[in-house]
Amino acid sequence: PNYTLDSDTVLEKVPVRVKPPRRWKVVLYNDDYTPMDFVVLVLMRFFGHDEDAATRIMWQVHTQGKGVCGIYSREIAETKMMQVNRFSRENGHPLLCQIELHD
Ligand code: TYC
Repeated sequence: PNYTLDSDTVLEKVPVRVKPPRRWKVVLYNDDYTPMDFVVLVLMRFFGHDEDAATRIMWQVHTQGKGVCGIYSREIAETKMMQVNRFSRENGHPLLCQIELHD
């Protein structure tokens, strides 16, 4: 393990993570009810995709069952997941967004 020195230069056993932060996939799941236009809007609004990219990802989800919206640190990924699920429920759609640890 690694150690840090505090301001009094006393050695403390504080483990430091040296490896780069883990990355998380934000994933959308298909369902039978959410309109395609709404999924495209979500991909543009929350993930910064242009209309072409958003439409491609929407079709990927529609045909394959799930698809990746983007890859982020855990905090950003969790925030986007919560924003998408809140926005979907507010608009009466069952669209499901989850996060997965990236390989
Ligand atoms: N399957 C939906 C429909 O036919 C469209 C859809 C696409 C829903 C992607 C969810 O994540 C999704 N209206």
